This record gives sequence, C-alpha cells and structure tokens, in this order.
Amino acid sequence: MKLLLLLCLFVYSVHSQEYDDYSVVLPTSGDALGPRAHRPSSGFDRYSPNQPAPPPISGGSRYRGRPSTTSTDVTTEAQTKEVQPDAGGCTHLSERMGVLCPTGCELKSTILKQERNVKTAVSKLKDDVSELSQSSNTIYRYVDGLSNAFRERQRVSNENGNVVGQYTNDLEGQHAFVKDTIDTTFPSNIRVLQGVLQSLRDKIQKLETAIMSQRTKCDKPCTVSCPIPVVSGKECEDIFRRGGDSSEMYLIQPDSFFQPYKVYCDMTTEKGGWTMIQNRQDGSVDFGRRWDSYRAGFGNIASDTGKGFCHTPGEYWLGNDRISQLTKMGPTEVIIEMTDWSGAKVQAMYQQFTVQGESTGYVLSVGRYSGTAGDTLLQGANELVGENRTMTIHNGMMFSTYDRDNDKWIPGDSSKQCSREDGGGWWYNRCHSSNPNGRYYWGGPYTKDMAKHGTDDGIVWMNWKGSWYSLKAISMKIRPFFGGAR
Ligand SMILES: *[C@@H]1O[C@H](CO)[C@@H](O)[C@H](O)[C@H]1NC(C)=O
Ligand SMILES: [Ca+2]
Repeated sequence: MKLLLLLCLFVYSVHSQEYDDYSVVLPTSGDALGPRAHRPSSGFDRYSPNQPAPPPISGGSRYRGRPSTTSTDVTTEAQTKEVQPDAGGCTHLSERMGVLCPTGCELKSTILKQERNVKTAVSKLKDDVSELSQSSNTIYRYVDGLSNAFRERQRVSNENGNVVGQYTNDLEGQHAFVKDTIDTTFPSNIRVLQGVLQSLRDKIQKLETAIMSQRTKCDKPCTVSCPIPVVSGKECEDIFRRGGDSSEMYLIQPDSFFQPYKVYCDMTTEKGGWTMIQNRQDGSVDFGRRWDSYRAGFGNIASDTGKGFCHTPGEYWLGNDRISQLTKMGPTEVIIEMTDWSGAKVQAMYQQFTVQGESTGYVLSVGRYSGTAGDTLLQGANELVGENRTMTIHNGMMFSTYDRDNDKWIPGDSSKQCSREDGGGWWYNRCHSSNPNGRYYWGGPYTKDMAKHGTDDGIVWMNWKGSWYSLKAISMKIRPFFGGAR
C-alpha cells in the first residue's frame, strides 16, 4: 500500500516538474513599485552636481541638404551585387569585418547545459523504474507464496471441516484484495512511468539531434550567404547619396586610416541615411559585457531570412570607438526608436549627439530634443524631482560597464556601481532614466523580485513607461546632421 502511494506521488511529481518549466511569476497589480532609477543620498554622502557637459559638435556640416535628384547616375552600380566570401559569428576569421552570424552558437551552449540536467534526471528515473520493477517482482513472488499457502490451508481446512472456516474467509478476502491490487494497479502504474520515460527519451533524442546539427554548423566558421552591396561609403548617409536606397547591411569606411566594417543602414525611416549603432529586439544577445567588449562592439549585424540579402538587423552594439569616431567627424543627430509589447511605437531624436574618445571615458553630449518618447538624456526622469531627477540625467556622463565604474554614484566606492546593478553598459549617472542596454525581459512588466539586484535593470525608458516596464525593442541610429531633412 505504502509503495502504491509512493508510486502515485512519484508520477505526480514527474508531471508537475514539466509544468514548472513554464510557470511565470506575474507582477501583482497592487504592487506600488517606486522608481529605483536613482540612488538617493544617505546623509553621509552627497550628490555632486554634474560638471557642465562638453558641448556637442555643431555648426557647419560636411553635408549640404540632399540634392533633389538623388542617384540617377549611380543606380546601375547600386543594383549589381557581389557575393563576398566572408567569415563571422562563432569564430571570426576577420574581426574587423564585424560580427555576423545567426545566434545558433549561443543557443548551443544553452542547450548543452539543459541536456546535462535532463540526462541526470532520466538516469535517475531509469534507476527508479528498475527498482520498482524489482520490488514488484518481489511482491509477485510473495503473493505467489501466499497463494500456495492459501491452497495448502484450504486443503487442510477441507480436511478439518469448519474449524478454521472463519479464519480462512478472512484470509481469502485479504488475498483477493492484494492479488487484485498487484495484478491491475501496479502494472498500470509501471506502464505510466514507462510512458513518461519514453517521452523523456524522445525529448532527449530531439535535443541531441539539434545539438549535433548545431555542432556541425559551428565546427567551421559560420559563413555569410548574403551578398554585401557594391555601393559603399563613409557611413550610411554617404551610401544613400551614392544610390544605396534599400535598408540592409553595408560595408562602411569612415576614414582611410580605419579598416572598413559592416553596419546596418536604415534607408527608409525619416528619409533614410541612418547608421545603426545599437539594436535590441529579441534578447538574443547578452548586453551585460565588459569595457573592452563595449569598446570593440559585439552582437550580430544582420541576417538573411531568405530574401537573398542581409535585410534584417540583429542585436548589436557597434562599439564605442566606432561610435565616437563617427560622431566626431562632424555634427551628428541620433534617432532612438522604441516599441512596447502591444506594438506601440515612440521615438526620441536629438539633433546633436557626440561621443568623446576613450581617453575621456566616451563622454556623451546631446542637444536639441524632439519626439514622442520623452527626453531622458537631457532632462532625466520626469517622475522625480529636484536632485533625485538631476541624478538621472545622462548628458555629460562617461560610459560605465560592470568592470569600469565611471558613474556618479559615490565615485571610488567599488560597491556602488550602476552598471553592475542595472545590467548593461551605458552613460550612467546615479543612475539612469533610460537603460537601453539593460536586461531583456519577456512581456514588459517586471518586478523587483525578478531583477538580479532588485533594481530596474530592464530595457527602460522612464519618461515613456516608467522603471518597471522593459521594452520589446529599441534601436539607436545616427546620421550626419545636415538640417532641413525633415
Ligand atoms: C529623493 O528621494 C528620496 C527617497 O526616494 C526621498 O526621501 C527624498 O525626499 C527625495 N528628494 C526630493 C528632493 O524629492
Ligand atoms: Ca560608482
């Protein structure tokens, strides 16, 4: 009987484990979560107001307004495309060519981790089942012996008349019950267990097949199958003026001292010519990275989903050195577009956007906001007042990563690091009103309990959605400012 109960419990727990994988903690509606974006002074420390930000580069642009007849003489050049052999992704034959690969390789390591867990669970399950089979065999033997004893007793009782009649009846009843249990319940429970085991085996089979295919894929460097357009330029505006009018991946070379690299160009939004420097859309790339990684850039530039060219941007950070160099060539504007989980879109534009070089910590300076998302970079979080708001302004800040603390939250105290708590590299103050490189949360609202350090480490734009809503998508694109384009 005890064994039966154990069996049922076991089957139940196997089933409930499967459901556990999908259970999600939903934020309760009554939760009043205050903004965690700032770190108010404790009394001992004081917040030292921002130094004035270096003015962003403005004034005469290298670019005049767009000529009204764009690209009639260069269209033939733009339309011929050339397949360029290339290697990127898991192993880069040539890092300077940029990163370009489906995220299969990151997927692989995740699957391998899961595979180990499932394997242990199944081998334990195997042991349990064989143990059960054995113990049920023992019980079969016991019942068999019982049956024999019963027959023997019956013979004796027949000989002895009704002397032990009463006792025999009892024994008969018990025997029937036990035999019934053994014959029906036990085998059916074992069948259920065997079914569970089989379905787990099937799942492992599938995982193994997936892993094998990923392994072969990652054995050799992933090759990019989509062609790189022949038309190239200093950046995407240059390419647009040379006739590159489709949004896709291009090769750019901002100046002749730098190697050319790949980048995604948006040629349709607000008249096109935008060089994408940051993109989040599905959480496929980890943005919790070191200083060196943010300096060099990381992620996947673009991919081909069957149209024959790299028209879909991946998640990436172009790299602080490249961003700085592009914005210091002349007056530059930035557009930050974002989407929530219901599909609503807003944008923030700054007509001035300059990032200084590494020696000064990639100081950010922006100016002249317009848009629908709310101005976080210059104004800080609207929901905060006084110093609490000032300490969320990003303009004038240096870049910080979890291994390089340049923020304004008690400089010098290594336990007070915005980047470590808020998930990504950014121009943190003390700490943020926007956090585009934060952790990717599925679905939008998230809570303190879900965050690694209890802080608002999601993809946050406070002046649109507050601290506790993580956006579905956000991107940053820059363009030489030439005025009057809109
Ligand atoms: C700043 O925030 C702290 C805690 O959230 C609060 O106690 C303080 O009064 C705020 N300061 C201002 C000026 O609102
Ligand atoms: Ca700090």
